[in-house]
Amino acid sequence: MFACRLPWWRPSATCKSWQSGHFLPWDRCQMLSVKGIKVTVGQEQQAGMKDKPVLEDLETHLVRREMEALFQEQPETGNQYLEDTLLRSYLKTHLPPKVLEEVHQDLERFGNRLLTKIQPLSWECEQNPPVFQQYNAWGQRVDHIHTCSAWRRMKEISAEEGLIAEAYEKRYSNWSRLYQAVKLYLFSSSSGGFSCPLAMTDGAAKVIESLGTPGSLKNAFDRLTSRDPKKFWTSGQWMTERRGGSDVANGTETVARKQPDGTYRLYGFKWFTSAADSDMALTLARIADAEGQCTQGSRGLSLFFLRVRDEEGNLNSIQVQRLKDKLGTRQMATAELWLQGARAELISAEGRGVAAISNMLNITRIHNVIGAVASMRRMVSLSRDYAQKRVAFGKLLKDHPLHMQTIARMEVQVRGAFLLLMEIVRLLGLAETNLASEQEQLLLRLLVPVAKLYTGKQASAVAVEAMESFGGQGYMEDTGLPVILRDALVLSIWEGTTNILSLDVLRSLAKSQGQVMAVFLSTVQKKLELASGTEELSPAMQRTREAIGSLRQFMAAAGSEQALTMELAARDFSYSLARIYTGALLMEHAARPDASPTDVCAALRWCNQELCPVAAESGRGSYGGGAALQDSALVFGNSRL
Ligand code: UCC
Repeated sequence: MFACRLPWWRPSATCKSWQSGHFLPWDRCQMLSVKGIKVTVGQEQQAGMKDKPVLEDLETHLVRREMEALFQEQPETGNQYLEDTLLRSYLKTHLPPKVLEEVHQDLERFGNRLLTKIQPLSWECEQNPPVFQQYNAWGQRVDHIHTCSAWRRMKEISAEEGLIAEAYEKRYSNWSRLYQAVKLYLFSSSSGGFSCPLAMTDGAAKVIESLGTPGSLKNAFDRLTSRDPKKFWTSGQWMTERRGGSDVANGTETVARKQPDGTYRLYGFKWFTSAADSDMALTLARIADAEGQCTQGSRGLSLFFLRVRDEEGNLNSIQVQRLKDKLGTRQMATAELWLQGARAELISAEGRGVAAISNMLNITRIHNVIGAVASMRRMVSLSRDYAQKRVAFGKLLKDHPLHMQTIARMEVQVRGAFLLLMEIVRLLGLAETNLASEQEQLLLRLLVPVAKLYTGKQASAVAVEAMESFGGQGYMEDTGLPVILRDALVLSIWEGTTNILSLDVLRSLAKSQGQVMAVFLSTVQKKLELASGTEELSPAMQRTREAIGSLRQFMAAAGSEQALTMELAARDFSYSLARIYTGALLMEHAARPDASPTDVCAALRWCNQELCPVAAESGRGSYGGGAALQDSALVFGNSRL
């Protein structure tokens, strides 16, 4: 079987060894071990300058075979699908047998393709980030974003694999969405950042579909959902302007002017446009009336469709100001764009832009969850493999109980996050095939922001923890591990920060007049009942019941409090929902007839944490006016009080 090496440790990569005349693979020349003395290349070079006799002495003791041997086997993963026992057990439990059979074959094949063909492209994308060329050699403004061939190949692969198409063809009815999400989950860590344009492409297709695929958008929809690499389009989502990305309602300054032919021209400055090499975009703007006046706030925003370039490849009255210099996702071009009369089509009702683009946001937020779970799974898989190869203090890391405890804690986090992801895409699949009850639709609306905010935080924490499990090597750029960390850190920021998503959780409560919470609690209750026959789960069951009781009490008390209380509680409240619901999912999974003891163990451990932090904090008085004043005093010092 193939094994996936982190590409940056490819044996083909060579560097000059310190021993003249020999070239060793890069991974062999990082550190040479001689009679228990480890000499790094850098140290050796210093030694070469300062202390030549010592070095010569060492050289004489070097045995050629010792030098040729790798000093440390690198961490690697195999076929991600085959290795992911939780994923496979989930699919086996939930998919109808016929669907499972077909899906299994495709996922096994895809797992091999990822390993052998797609992973190397991913590293190429990282090493060849996009380059912006503003002028050509003769002074003409061209605003060209050059992407590498591997990035362009990712686009073709995305079409060939039906990474968007699968969800819209609905070959497997309500299971198609889940199947697509599983492919995206497997693809994510090997996509070289291409998951980002795919998220927005999926979101744009969803918006168009939810509008009934109007004739004028049929071509766009067909291309976004095409399996033909020559036809396939990706989409951008241009929401962020220079006044900020969270407060879209007040931050959007772009103006739309109606043209005699019914189209619009957009004028404004988009400050943060991800995947700026996309073929089309959905964006918000304020329609100017005959006097040139615009309605401010959310009610002034409408949603527009536009092509980025025309058939000849000329930009649609758009100028690229510059590419963003980001901490991570550097494989993907994020740009500042001037819209200077870009031709666009109004696709929402006037003033309903935010509501219309919410369909896109909810999809990209689910993709965010996919990215979070995928990056955690990858980090933990690599840590696990490394623990079986790395010797320290005379034994393999896997034989150090404290090290294994650390990885096991991460594993519990990944398992919980994975089941939460599956739950959301299962519900989405039902909703998209008109099989979801009203309750299931409400639950989906609530769980998307909950999962996005919670898994974003988990991914950052797990990436940092897992990096540590490689010791100093984890911190080395050429291991590729820092790339995973950098890319994970954005997950709690883009598509709505943790606090914005916490407020969205409150929005979903308010909009449903509390119904969504009733559905949440009754669904958790049902899952607990399903698991109640499994005796070993009793402690987890007990703790969850207590947490539900505390949550109910908090909500009953909060109902009579001021809005400030709920705002201050929003984050802890959302965390409580995430922990309680995920605990119920883990118990449900552990109560399957063919569940393993580790399924039970994961559920028990998950439920050992504080399941309802909002009740605990409320009891400490953290959400009152006094606490808010203290918060300010702590942040600014006493001067403000
Ligand atoms: O674009 C970006 C980066 C792209 C990269 C994507 C890759 C991700 C995948 C990665 C994979 C590895 S970043 C830009 C992202 N921007 C945001 O996420 C915006 C953050 N801000 C918010 O979410 C705010 O909460 C806003 C903009 C939604 C707040 O707007 P308003 O206008 O103040 O909110 P309102 O007035 O409460 O809501 C207006 C309407 C309401 O409907 P009606 O009028 O019928 O009551 C809301 O219920 O919109 C509805 N609405 C929603 N409906 C608002 N949010 C939602 C929602 N999430 N779902 C359903």
